[in-house]
Amino acid sequence: GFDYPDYLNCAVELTDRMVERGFGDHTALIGNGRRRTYKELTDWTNRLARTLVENYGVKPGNRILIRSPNNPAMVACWLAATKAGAVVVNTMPMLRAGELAKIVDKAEITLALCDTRIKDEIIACAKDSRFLKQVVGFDGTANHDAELDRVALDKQVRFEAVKTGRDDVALLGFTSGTTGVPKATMHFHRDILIIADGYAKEILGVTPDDVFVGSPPLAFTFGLGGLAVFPLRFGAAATLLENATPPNMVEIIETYYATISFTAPSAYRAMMKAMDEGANLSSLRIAVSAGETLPAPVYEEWTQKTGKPILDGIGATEMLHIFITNRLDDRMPGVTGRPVTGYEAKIVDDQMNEIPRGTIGKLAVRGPTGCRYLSDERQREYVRDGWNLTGDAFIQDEDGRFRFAARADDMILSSGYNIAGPEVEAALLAHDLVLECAVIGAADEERGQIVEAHVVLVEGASADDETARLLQEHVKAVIAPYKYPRSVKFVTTLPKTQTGKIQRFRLRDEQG
Ligand code: 3SK
Repeated sequence: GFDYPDYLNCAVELTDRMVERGFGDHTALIGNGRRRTYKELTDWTNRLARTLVENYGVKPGNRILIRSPNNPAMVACWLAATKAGAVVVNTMPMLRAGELAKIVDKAEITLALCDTRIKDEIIACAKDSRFLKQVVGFDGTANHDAELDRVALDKQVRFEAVKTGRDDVALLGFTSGTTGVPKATMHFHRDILIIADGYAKEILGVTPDDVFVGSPPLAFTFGLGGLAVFPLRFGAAATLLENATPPNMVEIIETYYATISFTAPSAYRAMMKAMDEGANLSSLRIAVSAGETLPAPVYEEWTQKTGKPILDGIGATEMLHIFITNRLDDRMPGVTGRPVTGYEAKIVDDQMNEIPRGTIGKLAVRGPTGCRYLSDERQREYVRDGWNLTGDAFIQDEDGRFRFAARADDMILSSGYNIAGPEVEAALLAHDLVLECAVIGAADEERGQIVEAHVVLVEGASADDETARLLQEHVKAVIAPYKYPRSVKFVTTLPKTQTGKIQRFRLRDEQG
């Protein structure tokens, strides 16, 4: 297990402690056109923490919402609020007042820290809120040109962080699922360190020479781990650039000699599309893929084009980060891998009985970082005997590796056959004409459901019956023919979440 002292403030471990350990002059964060060392980040966060306590009355246990695109100031605010003993909810910049209100009510948020460029929606939310009383702006461009920064500038660089217990809640991770009623998952100070001391150390072998890059929002725990916790725990550097969209990531890797990238499979596809002949990814050690399962064709194309390892993993906001993963010395296309040390996984039926290897069932996981929902009836439904049901259908192969089949909602039942939509997607993606696709079950009188593919074609391909037939024949040739899409619809885009997950439920809903 992981052994931490009884009292522990994770933000102190990621800043002050790193300075004490001799990393003061190392680069911690790169963004807003400059580099900040661990010493600078420590001073910055201490000033901000002092401001939160002295000027805004923050007390241990208060819930603070942070609203910002990825930038160093957002990381500084998160660390400062954590040092002040607050419980933080990081949120995505695109959320509207109504969505923010659900979070504010659920978490009983009293103070919001917001990048001033995007303050309107949170101010609108605060107007009608019985909890949210203060919205304080910070300067996301780090020119210290906002209220919080101006007050903080005059503060001392020393701050006695709140002596939080290792099992005190530090972070609430929100997950909306497919129902639109958000659940909040509680994470302790020790959890934040466990994901680094477990996954990041064991699987990525992070060293102070690493430079992290990625597009997932810090509001998504995948991004918070990969772009803040993992680098800071090991004296490495994180790039936090607002233009870190997938097509730009190639250039960012080249410019900053990034060594570890974090993003979703669709983003790796977009990177490959944007990559020209001269692209130089020689600095990259590992590409981490999560958020959605990594289709085998994307794994293969990436490996062939870049020569760099791509590691598929599955994580969950509930568990904080990745809990099953491929490894540098144990990886293969189409396979998610084995549990990270400290986690256990099994495949179960509806009664939670473990089912034989090689058969599709529900993935159940347990481990030190989850799963605890904040006052939510659904705890009973999703967590049984301490095992979290992730909502994914998986198979455990004879050799013990776990393989993704589908989101439980993405299983298609057609003429008595159980068909995993993502398997059909992987087959389609292997065709040169397909850029992206999503496969769903469409209601059908005769068969109950039929397999329906929504396909985005590569530029120049014709969206006609001939292409549809070609793709159907292709699927029949690569997987069992009964799985082929009887319906093929050509579209120009697919609905996605802000974290890049394809929202198949929206395609299903459109059918009415
Ligand atoms: O969706 C995932 O796979 C994931 C990965 C890491 C952390 C959090 C999540 C939801």
